[in-house]
Amino acid sequence: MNGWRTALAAAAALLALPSAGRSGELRGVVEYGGPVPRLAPIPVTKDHGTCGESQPDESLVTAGGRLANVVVQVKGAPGSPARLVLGQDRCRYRPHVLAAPVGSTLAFANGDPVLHNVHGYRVKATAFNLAMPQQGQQSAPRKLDRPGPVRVRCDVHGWMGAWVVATEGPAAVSASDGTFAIAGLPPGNWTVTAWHETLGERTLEVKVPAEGTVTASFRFE
Ligand SMILES: [Cu+2]
Repeated sequence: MNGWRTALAAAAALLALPSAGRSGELRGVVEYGGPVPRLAPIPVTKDHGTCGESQPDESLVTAGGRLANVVVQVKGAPGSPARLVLGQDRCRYRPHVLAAPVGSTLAFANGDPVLHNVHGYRVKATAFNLAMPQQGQQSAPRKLDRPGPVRVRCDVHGWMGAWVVATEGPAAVSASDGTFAIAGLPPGNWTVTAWHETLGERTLEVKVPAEGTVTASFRFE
């Protein structure tokens, strides 16, 4: 009898153990409907040798009805901190949009032989402002301690702009084909938001399975 009890207990433990580590995945696509505006290239006004003659306007990047640079986050789900690096490369921030949970760090890297600075704004208030005078320079990482988007500008080159979004859960940025994926989600019902720098925010609810993938799509226009 004792043997049976032990076996039953072991079986129960085996059943219980995997559920603790189970996680699902959210996958989806961000669609863009309606007319696609023609965004004129932004003329370069200085440092032409490094910066070229013009830079693309990245405030709305669409292709084939899909929208890039949308921050998708699963609010309240546990998210691992990341080390983000915002590059300055030929007078353009790369990538244009970065996102990671609060508690992550952000550093800046200058790949150009010209002076840049990184001036971050929460709405209009300065969040940080530091000079990046040297090629190959990388700043000390700073902690993203508050949720929300920070707009990054270069005071030297007025066309340079990027966004860093500190999220309240695991996050992803939609790729050039509009797709995104967030893995490692605990099963359950979660609120998912999608944020775009000029088009605002969308929200939906998803039910993440214990194993496997739930799909969701957002639409902006
Ligand atoms: Cu600059």
